[in-house]
Amino acid sequence: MFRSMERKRLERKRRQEGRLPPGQSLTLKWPVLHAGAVPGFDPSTWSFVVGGLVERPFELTWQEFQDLPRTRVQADFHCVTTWSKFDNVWEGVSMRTIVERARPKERARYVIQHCDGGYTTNTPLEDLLHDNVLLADTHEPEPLTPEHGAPLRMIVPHLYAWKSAKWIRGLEFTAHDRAGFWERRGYHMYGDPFREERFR
Ligand SMILES: Nc1nc2c(c(=O)[nH]1)N[C@H]1C(S)=C(S)[C@@H](COP(=O)(O)O)O[C@H]1N2
Ligand SMILES: [Mo]
Repeated sequence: MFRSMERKRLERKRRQEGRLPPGQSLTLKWPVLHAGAVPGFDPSTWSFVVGGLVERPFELTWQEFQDLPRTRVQADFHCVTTWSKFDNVWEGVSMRTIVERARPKERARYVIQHCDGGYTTNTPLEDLLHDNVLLADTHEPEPLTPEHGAPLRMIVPHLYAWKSAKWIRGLEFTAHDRAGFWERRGYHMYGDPFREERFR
């Protein structure tokens, strides 16, 4: 009872602040949502592969990934199934760090995220250069749990959450936009929650 009143109050507040996208409602919980099974994680065999249209393709072990400079971001999270979770604090490695290291070629305009289990999703390269886009291994105050994407997930706060791939294992830079898992099934190629770009 108290919790549902508190939820409504916060939802009104976020709407007034202009932070609740149209058609969304605020959740105080953190739903788990994905297609398929939660993959296992073995730090001795895990790697992160960056390739495609880049000057310097590279592959990092889990230890090498841990040694990259770290960043922390506070951001909202909007799932296309209409829940929004506010003020998440994520920690991990800024996408800028990864992109600067890879040095995209002139022709690179899009990035496909590749995950354990085969999930993929596409975004324009420039969207991944926003200040608050990161590869996160922590949702403060805890490390990510397996069902939320451990050991590593993408976080792209300004797009619907299906663009924030869990169990991410690599990035492919491309010249042309290529539909990922949900995009092939009718989801929008871009996915701006404030414009309700749910389907196409
Ligand atoms: N690998 C993978 N990542 C994924 C998905 C998925 O099915 N597989 N689902 C996406 C969707 S639709 C959402 S809403 C968020 C949910 O993240 P959460 O389970 O941590 O809330 O993960 C996204 N990332
Ligand atoms: Mo979602």
